[in-house]
Amino acid sequence: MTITITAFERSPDGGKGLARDTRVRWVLEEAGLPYNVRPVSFTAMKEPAHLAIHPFGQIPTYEEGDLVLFESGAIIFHVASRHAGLLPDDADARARAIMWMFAGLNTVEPPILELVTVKFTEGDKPWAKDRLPLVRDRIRHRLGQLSARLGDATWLDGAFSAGDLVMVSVLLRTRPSGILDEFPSLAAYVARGEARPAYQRAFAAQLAFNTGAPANG
Ligand code: GTB
Repeated sequence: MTITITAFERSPDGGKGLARDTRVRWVLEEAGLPYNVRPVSFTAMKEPAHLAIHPFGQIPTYEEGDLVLFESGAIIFHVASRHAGLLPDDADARARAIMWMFAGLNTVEPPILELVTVKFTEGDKPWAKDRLPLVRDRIRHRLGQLSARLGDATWLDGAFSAGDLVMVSVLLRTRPSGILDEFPSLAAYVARGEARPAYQRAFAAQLAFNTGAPANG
């Protein structure tokens, strides 16, 4: 069955891989699944045809026959549930990998998203400059806790899982702010994720899509 995902027609990051189609591309590459990408403009995102598949008018979405999904976490879970190597077979280890997916999306990502809001969406508000350091400190607090849990382990819980895929994708968004590099063990963890061949393919594909450069370099 052909898989089609949606992505920004041109990502505002110019191909740095920070938009959420990259994490979906990554899980599809880990699973060895070919996929098509349908570009969506900011205007088209809010029009009925796209709203019919994504009620919030965003990317990414995932279509596979009659199945239509939105929410990057749900898409990653769907793919990981059906293909070996992304969720452990052992029931308890599987539950923990899913727990880490939720932790990435529900606990680590929210303060990171606040940084984008305060810098860009609210950047011209008089209180933005006072709020920015508070938001940065909230991210540092979370990353400190995560770093303490990771310790010197390679991945969050044994072998690489969809939990790591989500967490690395989330942490990548802290790199432009410089905060990721304040936590060397997390920076190394993210680098291990980025070094995975599937990530490399996903990154190259989104870069090519956003810049017109060839995907294989
Ligand atoms: N919870 C949803 C999910 O995980 O799928 C969130 C989806 C979402 O926020 N999508 C964003 C979107 O469609 C793109 S990824 N925004 C358009 C809109 O809401 O109108 C967020 C994003 C955008 C741009 C960058 N960047 O340029 O660096 C990074 C991340």
